[in-house]
Amino acid sequence: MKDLSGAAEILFSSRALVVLTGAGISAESGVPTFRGAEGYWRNYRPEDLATPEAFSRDPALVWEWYSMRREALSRVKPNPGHLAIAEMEDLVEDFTLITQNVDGLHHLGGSRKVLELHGNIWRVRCTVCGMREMRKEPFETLPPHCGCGGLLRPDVVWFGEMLPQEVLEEAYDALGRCEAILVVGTSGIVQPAASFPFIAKGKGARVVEVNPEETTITSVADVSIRERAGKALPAIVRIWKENIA
Ligand code: BJW
Ligand code: ZN
Repeated sequence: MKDLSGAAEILFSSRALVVLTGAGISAESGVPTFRGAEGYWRNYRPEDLATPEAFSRDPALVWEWYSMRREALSRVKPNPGHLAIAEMEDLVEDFTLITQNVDGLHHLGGSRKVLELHGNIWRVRCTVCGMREMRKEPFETLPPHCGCGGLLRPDVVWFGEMLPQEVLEEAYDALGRCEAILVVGTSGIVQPAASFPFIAKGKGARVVEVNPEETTITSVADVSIRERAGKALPAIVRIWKENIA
């Protein structure tokens, strides 16, 4: 409780706030995280599925993995953690949500502006003509193709690929002006997102972490809440609102 009020105090006393999320925010919606005993990668090696080389080698295999995830995601809903983050957007003057997730659950949870660092699993991109579109329906055959005949790929960011430039610039701008950063449900292993809390801290921001496990971010955190996001975040928002009432 002391930690929760400490965290809430840091957040509500900040005029500019960045929230950085990872797979853990969606865990309570039933979406597996990547790493760990129940993670997506307990049965696969990341380099077999989440790299451009894997896609060139076997696009059908990579698409099967994404189709399976898209199918599972079509059945899940945002959880109280996503909803609490959406509420924060109305509580602070300068708010930026940066997510590593590709599942679209922040939008479904009511967040209006979301910087999607690693793309979106519901969007496809043509590897030949560059066409991009949201495509929620399942594909009849895998791998799917564009009207131009080119191979379609999920519009997500794989290892070794650049993150979308505009999104990255907006993220760095927000990190440069934030007074606090709330880091939720990420192992802090994948760059460049893993460096964001360190960048913000270096510019004087305070760091709050919500994660049941210790992570690489813990060393830089002013407050670490060892709790599930779906429990901790609504509690933080409750304390925050009591302090503006
Ligand atoms: C809960 C919870 C609950 C559970 N509540 N919490 C510098 C040094 C070394 C290497 C590099 C470097 N810079 C770049 C690299 C290479 C690479 C990289 O970082 N490699 C590392 C593995 C070392 N990075 C890249 O290639 C990036 N591109 C880039 O930097 O371009 C320039 C460049 C290229 C090459 C060389 C140098 C520079 C691109 C990274 C793309 C990542 N893509 C993926 C797949 C996206 C598509 C898809 O979904 O299929 O993104 S990988 C995967 O990991 C996914 C995630 O967004 C990302 C992060 O994972 P996340 O979210 O942290 O999940 P988990 O599972 O790790 O953690 C979950 C956490 O939740 C845990 O801590 C739990 O405890 C917690 N939790 N329940 C709260 N209820
Ligand atoms: Zn095309």
